[in-house]
Amino acid sequence: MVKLKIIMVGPAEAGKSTIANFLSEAIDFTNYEYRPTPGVRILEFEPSQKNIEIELWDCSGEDRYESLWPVFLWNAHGVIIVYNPETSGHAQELDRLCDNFIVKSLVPHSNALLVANTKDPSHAAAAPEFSGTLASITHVNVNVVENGDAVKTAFEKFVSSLSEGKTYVNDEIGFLALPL
Ligand SMILES: Nc1nc2c(ncn2[C@@H]2O[C@H](COP(=O)(O)OP(=O)(O)OP(=O)(O)O)[C@@H](O)[C@H]2O)c(=O)[nH]1
Ligand SMILES: [Mg+2]
Repeated sequence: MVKLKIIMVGPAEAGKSTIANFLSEAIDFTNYEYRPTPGVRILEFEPSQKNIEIELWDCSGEDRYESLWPVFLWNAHGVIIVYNPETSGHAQELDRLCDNFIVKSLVPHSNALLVANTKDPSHAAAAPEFSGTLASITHVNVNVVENGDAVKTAFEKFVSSLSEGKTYVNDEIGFLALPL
C-alpha cells in the first residue's frame, strides 16, 4: 500500500474544504455555510486506484496560519493549490503560494496541481495569464458543486501521476518536500 500525503492550500474561502469533503466523501459537501478551517484538517481515504491511500491535508487559507506552512509541507508528495478566479485578490496570491509551496519546497512542478474553483460558471472571470513556475503547473477549471465528477477525474489523474513509476516505501517518501 502506497500512502501519499497531498496538501491542499490556497486563499481563504476558495473551496478547499468543499473539495476535500467531496473527494473523501467525508460529509455533505453541499452544505453552503462557510466555516473557515482552523489550521488544518487531515482526511484519509482510498481513491479508485488500488493500493493507494491518500492523506489529504485540507489547510487553512488564513494568513494567521502561515507559520504552519512548513508543517503542512513536511513529507508532502503533492501540492494542490485551489483558488477562485472570481474573487478579487485570489489570483494575485498565487505567486506567493507557488513560491513557498513549490519553488522553495523543491516539490517538483509535476507534483503540483492548480485548481480554479469557479463557483458561478456563468460569471467566470477570465483565467489569469500565468508566468514562470505557475505557468508550468497543470491547471484545471472546476466547479465542485455543479460538476464534482470533473474534480474527481482531475484528482485521480493527479494521484496517478504522483504514484506512477515510483515504488515508494512508506519510510522513504520524505525527500520531495523540505521545510521552508
Ligand atoms: N456554489 C458553490 N459554492 C461553493 C463551491 N465551492 C465552495 N463553495 C462555497 O464556498 C464557501 C467556502 O468554501 P470552503 O470550502 O469552506 O473554503 P476553504 O477554501 O476551505 O476556506 P478556508 O478553510 O478558510 O481556507 C462555502 O460556503 C462553500 O459552500 C462551488 O463550487 N460552488
Ligand atoms: Mg477550509
